[in-house]
Amino acid sequence: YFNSIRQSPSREVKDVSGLWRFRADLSPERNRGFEQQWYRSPLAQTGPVIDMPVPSSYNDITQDAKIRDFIGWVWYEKDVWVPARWIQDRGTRIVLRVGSAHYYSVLWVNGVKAAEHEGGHLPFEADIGGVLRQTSGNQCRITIAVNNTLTLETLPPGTIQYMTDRSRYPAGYFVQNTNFDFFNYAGIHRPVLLYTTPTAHIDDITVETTFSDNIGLVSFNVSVLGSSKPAVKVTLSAHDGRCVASADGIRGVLKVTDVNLWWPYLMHENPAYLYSMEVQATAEDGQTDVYTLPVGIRTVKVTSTQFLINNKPFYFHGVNKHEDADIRGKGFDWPLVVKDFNLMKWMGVNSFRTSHYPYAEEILQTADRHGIVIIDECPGVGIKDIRSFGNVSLAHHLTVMEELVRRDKNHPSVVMWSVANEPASEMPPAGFYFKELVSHTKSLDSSRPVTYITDSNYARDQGAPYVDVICVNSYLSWYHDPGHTELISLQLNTQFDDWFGKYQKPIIQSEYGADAVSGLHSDPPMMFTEEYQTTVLQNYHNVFDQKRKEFVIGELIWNFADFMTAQTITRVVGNKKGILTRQRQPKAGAFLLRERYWRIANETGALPAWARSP
Ligand code: BDP
Repeated sequence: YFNSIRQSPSREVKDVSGLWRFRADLSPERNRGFEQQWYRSPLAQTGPVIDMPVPSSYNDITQDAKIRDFIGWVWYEKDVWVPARWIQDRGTRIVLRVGSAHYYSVLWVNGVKAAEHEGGHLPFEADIGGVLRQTSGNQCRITIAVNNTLTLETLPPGTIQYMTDRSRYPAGYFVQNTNFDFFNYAGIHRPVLLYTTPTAHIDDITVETTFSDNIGLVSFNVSVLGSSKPAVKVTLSAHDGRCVASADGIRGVLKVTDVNLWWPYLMHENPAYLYSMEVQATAEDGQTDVYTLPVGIRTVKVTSTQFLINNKPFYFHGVNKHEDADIRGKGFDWPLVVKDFNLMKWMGVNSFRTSHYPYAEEILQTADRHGIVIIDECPGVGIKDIRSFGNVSLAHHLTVMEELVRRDKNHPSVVMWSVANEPASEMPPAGFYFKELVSHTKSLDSSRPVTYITDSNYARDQGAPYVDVICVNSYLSWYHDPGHTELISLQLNTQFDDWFGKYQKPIIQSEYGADAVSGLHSDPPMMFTEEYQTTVLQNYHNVFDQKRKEFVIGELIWNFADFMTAQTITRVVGNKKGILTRQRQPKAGAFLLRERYWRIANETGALPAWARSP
């Protein structure tokens, strides 16, 4: 698989999202579905089923706490019709693709196993033409079993703990422990698609861009499967459809004169310029596959004090997000995506981090089109147990980076990879682990810097020597010295000087913030009020304004919006560090940031005329 699935003259797409049948396997070992082979016959024949929307997390859909808090295998099923001509035409490859399902998935078509996939936030697919042609033809029963159990070797890691004290817990009672601060939503989270390609098809495209003066350079590399000597033709078109460059062959460089660069939002009059690259691959037998890829021409570079986009200093004034909303959990939802982009642009946000896992491809496409810059993070969150630094974990982590880079490498919005969030990077094995992880990621993509987000001590952090940009999280006057906002200035200055002094690398404040329950007020400010949240932010901002003249290259508030977490005594119906509520209503902090971010955009002199205040 590569990038997103797109229609073209040679490719059809059929979205089979919608209402699916669903059953959670509540048997003690969660294994009855496999013992009784629920995939072999319609799911309703082996037990009760309920309606389940796809895409959505299943957790908040029912009124049943057992489903909300379920751990183990759940079963999804849907009957779909496959167009007869897809089946009849032997030259058509039929693929079933799941945008993502959390966490481990097994996929059957008409009772025949078609795919297995580990990992919750990346797509997987199966070529199902063979099965369809052998079994019942046009009718296609899709069964997907999904298991949200986490282990020390999964990403994110987790553990299952059996409670053995019979005076307090019933027999077989277990809980799942995790080290991350968001609800472990599960289910089929992104669209499920059927699509076709010719048997000889474009399997992957890699594009890297640069420019010199007014000439843009787009180097491309196309991989075609099912044909040993495909004739490949690549054309690049401008907005108005005019062809600006073309080339033949599976690799080459396109030269674009009078190039329109891809610029971030608020940095240029005409941000987010996208060319359209059409790749045509014709096999020996005359079959042609066509794929069209949006291409933004831009460069990214890091110096010891700066982050450069198109050779101009870029300051991240942005947010951390989550894929999270009421009812649908982490299920993909266009209204939510568009609302969030509108809110970000209203606030003057020019960037976000996909904390703490890869987001839906549709979100990256939207960022490409709006010029919102992305730090693309893998699901390496909560790596705290020393056993999660072993070879099995590392091997899986490398695989996840391969899948992530392969999916997201062609997005101009993506400017940096983040391989983890707040790992226990002071532990001795972390040095080797992060050295391997960072160098592997660079070998997959040499065009982007690599980082991970740390909250470790600057002197003891084992992985910091390997990253390009230092990303630090801190919660001064919240988890440390709660209530004492007067300490922020001193402590934050020390934090920045320590990190820069040791590593001489640019620094992003990748998280900072405070919980605020919308509607709680006090003067003087007290923790959990909106005033306390704004006071914390202001104190951080004063220091950022000094340090961004030197080596601080960005600030990402934690968090864009309130989000759901596991139930604990430190969370009031979820994490309240949003500057927006979970329903996307602004708190005082949102207006504060809005004022600040537009002012920074103005100061850097890059704000386009249409956005400047009169
Ligand atoms: C940071 C984590 C983030 C949490 C945040 C918090 O990276 O996931 O939600 O703290 O505690 O340590 O609010």
